[in-house]
Amino acid sequence: MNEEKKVSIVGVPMDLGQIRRGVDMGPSALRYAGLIEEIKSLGFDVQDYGDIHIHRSTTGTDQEQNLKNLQEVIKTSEELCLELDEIISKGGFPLVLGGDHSISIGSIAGISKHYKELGVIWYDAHADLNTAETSPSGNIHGMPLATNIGLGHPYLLNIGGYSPKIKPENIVIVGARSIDEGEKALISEMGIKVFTMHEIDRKGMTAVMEETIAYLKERTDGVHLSLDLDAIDPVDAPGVGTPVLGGVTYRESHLAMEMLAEAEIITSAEFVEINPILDNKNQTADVATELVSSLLGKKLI
Ligand code: 6HN
Ligand code: MN
Ligand code: MN
Ligand code: MN
Repeated sequence: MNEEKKVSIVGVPMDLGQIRRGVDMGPSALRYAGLIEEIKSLGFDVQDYGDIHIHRSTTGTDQEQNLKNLQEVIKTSEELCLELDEIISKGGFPLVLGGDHSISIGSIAGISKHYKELGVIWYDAHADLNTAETSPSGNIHGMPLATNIGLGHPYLLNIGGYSPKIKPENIVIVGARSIDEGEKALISEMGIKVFTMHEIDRKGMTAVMEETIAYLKERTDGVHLSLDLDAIDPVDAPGVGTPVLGGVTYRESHLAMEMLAEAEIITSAEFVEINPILDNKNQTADVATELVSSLLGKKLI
């Protein structure tokens, strides 16, 4: 990444894409962890846009469609979309702080307008490829990747005024180990590239990232990193709402970020699902801060 680049930070204190309260404090936890100072210390010009306003309904929400808090997610997504569109137009590198993973609907809507072939690395224990029809929970944070490839409720697809936002062949999922039946079917039907924990164990993170980078370099003109902290093993990152045993270690994730920095392919990023209420002394936000720093090119010597 170019050292003259502006890093433009947007917080999205959204917790309505799932049912555990506390993930709305993710942006604060990252700020308290010293994220901004850390990025500045790497020599970047940092602009902090503050937090997006989260619309909370006072009338209660319609759960009938198996889409919890649909209206609130739509409103926040539209605002985030506009903000990121503007940041990219001004030449900033967007760094989005979640919030639950539903925010990715708005972030990718704002980002993808600027690329013909946007690539996405979905670093997550989950595939987030559900729709209302396949979701076991009705939680929209399990649906953003499906939405972004054009599958789901028309209101969600319409965010930013166009659909689909990304092509299935421009996606690489890394770290998956909890995939629902409907998601498995979609992965094979669409030919989405996935490195599950099995491949990470078997080939090692070095080979997985080399393949990911080569695959995306060949077909994309920009790559968004969507990093869900639950990709990382709960021992290293306990502060998440949907932890899954047997995850990527902190060291492996660190290496992955350093390899992405070296390859210079990442054009935007988001770090999501940090829940300080479930955390151990802000450990998960500290881990995320370290990962951001490596992604932005921090070297050990
Ligand atoms: N996340 N597959 C489950 C669901 O409810 O759809 C879990 C989703 C988790 C989503 O962690 O971003
Ligand atoms: Mn996720
Ligand atoms: Mn596009
Ligand atoms: Mn997840």
